[in-house]
Amino acid sequence: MLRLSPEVAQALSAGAPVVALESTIISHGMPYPSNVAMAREVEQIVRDGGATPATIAILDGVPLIGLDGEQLELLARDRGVIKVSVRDIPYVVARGGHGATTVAATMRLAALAGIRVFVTGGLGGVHQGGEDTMDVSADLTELGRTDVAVISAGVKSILDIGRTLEALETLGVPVVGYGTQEFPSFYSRGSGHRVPMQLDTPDQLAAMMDVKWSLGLSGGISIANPVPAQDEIPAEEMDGVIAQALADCAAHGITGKDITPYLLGRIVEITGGDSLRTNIALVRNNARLGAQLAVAYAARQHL
Ligand code: PSU
Ligand code: MN
Repeated sequence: MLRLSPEVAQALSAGAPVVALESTIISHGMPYPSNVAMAREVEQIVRDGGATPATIAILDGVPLIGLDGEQLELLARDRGVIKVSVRDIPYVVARGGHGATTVAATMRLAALAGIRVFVTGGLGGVHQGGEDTMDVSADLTELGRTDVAVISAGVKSILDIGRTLEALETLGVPVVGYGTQEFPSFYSRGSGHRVPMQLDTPDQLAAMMDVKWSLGLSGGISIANPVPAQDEIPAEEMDGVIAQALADCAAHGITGKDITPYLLGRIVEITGGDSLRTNIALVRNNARLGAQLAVAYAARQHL
């Protein structure tokens, strides 16, 4: 029931490096046309790094692993594209609809296709006030069960970072700081929270993936790659912006799966586009690491 693009099918059958990319970030994470420009650029960065990009989405009810330029454009423009987490996959597929996949849904489809490395911008997590609302992203559940390494720039402080890290610990998910001891907070390199482990090279990351899954320790790995220093927005600056966005979200009565897209859009408005520039810079940075990791991991499978 999955459709692999010819390029991705060929790479996977040859054991060549492949990097999965999500599509909610395109349809619901950034405004048009920055979103489609970002999607194309990130695919190019993966190619330049020696790997095959596989952007994942559901179009006309078919889960696609690897998209062409027209399909990226549709996801970026069409307002009828549904945000699809794992729970939504059977609904959108059975109805023949279009869906942009979240981290959780992309992980699951990537794993079904045999892809082990996935690059995104930011993870979902425990929302602020989540201890009352129980608003906890299915991204965390999925990291607890599906064998994919997910490279992100951490978790933004629209979420409760401390509780998100606690939940990941409970789920048995290794959270690795890439070249850092501090968990990054998306726009900013720091968060005030430490990571439980640090690794510094793609090969060290690949070795850990190999060991985890060879031992039958199922589940994902969260690789936290801080935004480059020249692109970061200091946490002190973002705190006020995020507080304002959260207040506006509550005032508009936004709930459930609409919360994250609303907050992302509002933050872009409040920062006059600065947050979008940082967002794109960190995704580029993650794509570079993702290609290196996919290459290192594929090399180990041929040993
Ligand atoms: N954070 C971002 N950009 C995004 C998302 C999160 O900076 O696009 C998207 C991702 O697809 C993530 C999803 O998996 O939001 C989480 O949504 P929710 O909190 O509804 O699970
Ligand atoms: Mn939620």
